[in-house]
Parts: sequence; C-alpha cells; structure tokens
Amino acid sequence: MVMETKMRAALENDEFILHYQPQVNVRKGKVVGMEALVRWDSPEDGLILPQDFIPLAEETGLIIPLGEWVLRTACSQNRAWQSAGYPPMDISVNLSARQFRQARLVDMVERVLRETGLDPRYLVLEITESVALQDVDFTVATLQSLRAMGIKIAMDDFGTGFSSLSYLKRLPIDILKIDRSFMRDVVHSPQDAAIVSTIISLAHNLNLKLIAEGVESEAQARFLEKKQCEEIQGYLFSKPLPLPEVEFFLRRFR
Ligand code: G
Ligand code: G
Ligand code: MN
Ligand code: NA
Repeated sequence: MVMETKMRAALENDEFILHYQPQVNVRKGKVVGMEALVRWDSPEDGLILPQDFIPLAEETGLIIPLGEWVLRTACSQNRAWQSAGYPPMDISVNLSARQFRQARLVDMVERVLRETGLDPRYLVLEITESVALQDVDFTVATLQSLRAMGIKIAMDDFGTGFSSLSYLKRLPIDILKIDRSFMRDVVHSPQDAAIVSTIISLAHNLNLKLIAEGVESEAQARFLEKKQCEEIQGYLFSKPLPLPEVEFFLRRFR
C-alpha cells in the first residue's frame, strides 16, 4: 500500500496517538503545560515519528482531519486531567502551514472547544515564524479571532525563522518558544548565550511569556533562571510521554 493510503486507513483505525511533553515553571516548581506531539503507532512498523509522516500529511491534505483529531484529543485530555483533580495547566497543539491556512480553522477550533468542554484559556496554539509570515494580514486576522475566543498563541522555534522585529510587534501572540538549537551550547558558547539573553529581554520588554525548549541540563536551566526565564520544556524534566506515564509525572509534582 502506498503511504498515503496507509495513513488514511491509520486515521480510521485509530492508530495515531499523542505523547505529551511537560512544561515546568522552575521557580514555582509547577507543571504549567503539556505540548501534545503526535505519533503513528503502526501495527506493522511500530512507532513512527512526525518527521516521517507530517510532511506527507501536509502534502496530501490529510493533515486537516489528522490535525482536528489531534486538537480534539488534546483538548479532551486536558479537560480530563482537570476533572481528575490535577491543577489546571495549558495544552499546546502545533499547527502546520496548511492547517493554519485552512478555511474555517477558527470555526473548527471553536467547535472542538465547545464539544470537549475545555476552557479556551487552557489551550495554546503553536505556529512557526515561517507559517506566520506567509501572509501577515491573514495571520493577524486569524490570530485575532483565535485570541478573541480566549486561546493563547505561541511562536514556536523562535529565532530560527527570519521574522523581523516589526512583524513581531504586529502579530498578536502571547508566548515565545526559544528554539532548542540555541540551548545546546548556551552554557559554553558566548554567541548562543547572547542570542538567548536577547530573546529573553525581547520577550520581557514586549510582555510576552517565554518557554525555553530543548533544556537538557541543570546548567542550562540555571542559566535561564538567572535571566528570569522560568518556563522550561526539555529532557531535563521529561521527554514526550505516552499518556499512562503523564499521570506518574504529574503526581511527582503535586
Ligand atoms: O518530538 P517530535 O519528534 O514529536 O516533534 C517533531 C516535530 O513534529 C515538531 O516540530 C512538531 O512541531 C511536529 N509535530 C508534532 N506533533 C504535531 C502535530 O500534532 N501537528 C503538527 N502540525 N505538527 C506536529
Ligand atoms: O514543535 P517542536 O519542533 O518544538 O517539537 C519539539 C521537538 O523537540 C520534538 O521533536 C521533541 O521530541 C523534541 N525535544 C523536546 N525536548 C527536547 C530536548 O530536551 N532535547 C532535544 N534534543 N529534543 C527535544
Ligand atoms: Mn512545538
Ligand atoms: Na519548537
């Protein structure tokens, strides 16, 4: 079977699953969010990572129904954690270019929120700079409609695109996620340290929340904490977890 046909069947057969990566506020010692990351749990081929199927899903348009499934599952799961008594946290969902440009994105998100009963303030939608800059007027209008519902918007992989600061000023966003490529050598490379410090100051000055991605060591976390970047996502705390392991993780933080 060709990959596209296999993927369509996989969606019907419920072979996609979500893993969740915790986002921790290190000063408060609290889990503040989870990023939902899709995987294909194929009976034939085992666990397939997004890099090996998202591009084709994007090309074929299957990303539209798959993306709706991801959003619905993530919102419904966040609601379930809240009902189970865990302290409320955000759920972050990635939107690809084609998803962001789909007609009726705003209607779809509104419907999923209504049907799952998740309070919109606990949903974060992540887009990248390149997606945001494809058509800035469209982007601004779409983000305004989403934020009007109470949803938060994160700029993912920040620093790897080419968004100029004037665009950043125009875009109605709430959160900058510092790309993990800057984190790897942040402790030893003065250049990376300067870039990360600059992004942190920029976010503080523009009143944006920050999440540092790809944090793997205590030394990196200390660097960030010194610069008042308190929210961290990375292997230091946890890799993306399958659902059953999320509860173990959350209990450690209660
Ligand atoms: O950990 P991981 O290999 O899951 O993530 C790889 C990439 O796949 C990330 O850049 C992430 O943005 C993307 N990705 C993961 N889940 C989703 C999803 O549900 N939708 C979209 N559009 N992209 C995703
Ligand atoms: O959407 P985004 O591109 O930000 O997706 C996050 C990606 O980063 C996923 O592929 C996830 O598995 C990966 N990731 C998360 N934390 C770490 C980390 O600490 N180190 C590295 N190398 N990768 C990470
Ligand atoms: Mn992301
Ligand atoms: Na990212």
